[in-house]
Amino acid sequence: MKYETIFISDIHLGTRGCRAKDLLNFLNNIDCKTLYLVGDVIDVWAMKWHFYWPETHMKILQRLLDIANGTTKVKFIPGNHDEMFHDLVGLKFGNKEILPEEAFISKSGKKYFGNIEILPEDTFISKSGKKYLVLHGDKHDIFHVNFKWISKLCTRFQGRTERLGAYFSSDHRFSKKLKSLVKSATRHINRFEVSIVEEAKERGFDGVLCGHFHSPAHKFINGIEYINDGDWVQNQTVVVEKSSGDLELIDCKALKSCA
Ligand SMILES: [Mn+2]
Repeated sequence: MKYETIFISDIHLGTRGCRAKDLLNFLNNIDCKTLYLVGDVIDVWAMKWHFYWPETHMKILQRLLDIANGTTKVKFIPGNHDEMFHDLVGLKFGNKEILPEEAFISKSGKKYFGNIEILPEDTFISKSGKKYLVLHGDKHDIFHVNFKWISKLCTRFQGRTERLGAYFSSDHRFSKKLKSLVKSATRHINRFEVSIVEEAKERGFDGVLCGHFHSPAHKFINGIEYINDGDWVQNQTVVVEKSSGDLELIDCKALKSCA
């Protein structure tokens, strides 16, 4: 599949939830000029609690490094689960610690992991001339900013809370409570969307491209194009820039295979 640009986020390598096989299939069949990794690519948080790194996850990381070694420019904007990529030194994969000389190849002051450029956010200008702010989005998540420890705790007990969720939804007494929880979660996402769009508007962008909420979306809010590229845990979505310069959210699950 040939595209100008592809945006992927929230892959969560290092967790059992990552749909690695499908993602690897997708990555093996793409051809683009620029590939954006919009955060939470490697779930370092989760791996601190439980080290999980199967072969498919290694293959994905290797594929991303290979793509960056070719003609495709790969840009990585770390999220909250891989924030330590802003400062790679000392990060450990199993027993292997990344040494300073392996981590950063400083080319004109830029940060690189292999040939993958690491940056806090980026300005993306589409072929049609629209200016987008590209960022993971966690800084606009009020809950995450104020209660980071709760977020981390949720990651720790992710498997267990899923089972708890199944228990609650099967019990009538709790269904009301669950519905109100879903409602407040929706309000929370709405607040996030408005906040991130506000920043984009204030800074003179036409749109914003983000991830973080595992909630794929493509819509206009207060005249600003809001695109959330979703995730590879609950969803299998990416955002692509077509040769026309239009951006499109693609559901790879619906396509069975993006290839
Ligand atoms: Mn995130």
